[in-house]
Amino acid sequence: MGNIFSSMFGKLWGVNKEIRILILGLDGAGKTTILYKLQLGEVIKTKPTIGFNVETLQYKNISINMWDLGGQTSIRPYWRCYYANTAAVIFVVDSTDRDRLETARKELHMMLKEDELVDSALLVFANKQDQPGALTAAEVSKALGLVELKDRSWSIVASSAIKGEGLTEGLDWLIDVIKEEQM
Ligand SMILES: Nc1nc2c(ncn2[C@@H]2O[C@H](COP(=O)(O)OP(=O)(O)OP(=O)(O)O)[C@@H](O)[C@H]2O)c(=O)[nH]1
Ligand SMILES: [Mg+2]
Repeated sequence: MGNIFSSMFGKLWGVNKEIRILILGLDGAGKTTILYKLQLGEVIKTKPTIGFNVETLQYKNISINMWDLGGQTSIRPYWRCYYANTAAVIFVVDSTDRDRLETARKELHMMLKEDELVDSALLVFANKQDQPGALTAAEVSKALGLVELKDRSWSIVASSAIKGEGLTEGLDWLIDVIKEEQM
């Protein structure tokens, strides 16, 4: 009985709703820093992620399993092993890394072609806005070709993981979209 009720309430977005979100992007973009800033409220000293970090965040009555995958070239082919049952992807871009924006664009569009991600919402963080010379969110959006995305809820938010700016704004947008689409 308890299970029936909890699953009913889960469907109505009460307590215990669990979703899975992936944090992807090129190496050094700030994925792990974002994960732990959201989880702990602190900036931690990171090392390049070989494999993944996973943390559960309680956010607005929802339990979010957040998977942060390593972004190095040799690790990117393994991203696809994590795509199943993903409610949303957070794609993180280093807004100062002009030389690799084209690589980021290619990786993003290749990923979004995958069947398992067809229903996933997309939030892009134009990260490292605290750095001089960072491209604006509009410039990053253009370089990534986000307007070409069809049949997908997406948004781009300027962020600084170090300062903690933009992160909850982005996550708020994402959770609202997931609630709308899954209700
Ligand atoms: N100035 C600045 N530095 C940042 C920001 N976000 C992350 N960094 C720094 O960028 C470096 C790489 O950050 P990580 O979070 O390890 O990057 P990652 O995307 O997880 O990289 P991989 O694990 O290799 O895929 C670290 O030195 C962070 O402190 C930011 O918003 N501003
Ligand atoms: Mg990392």
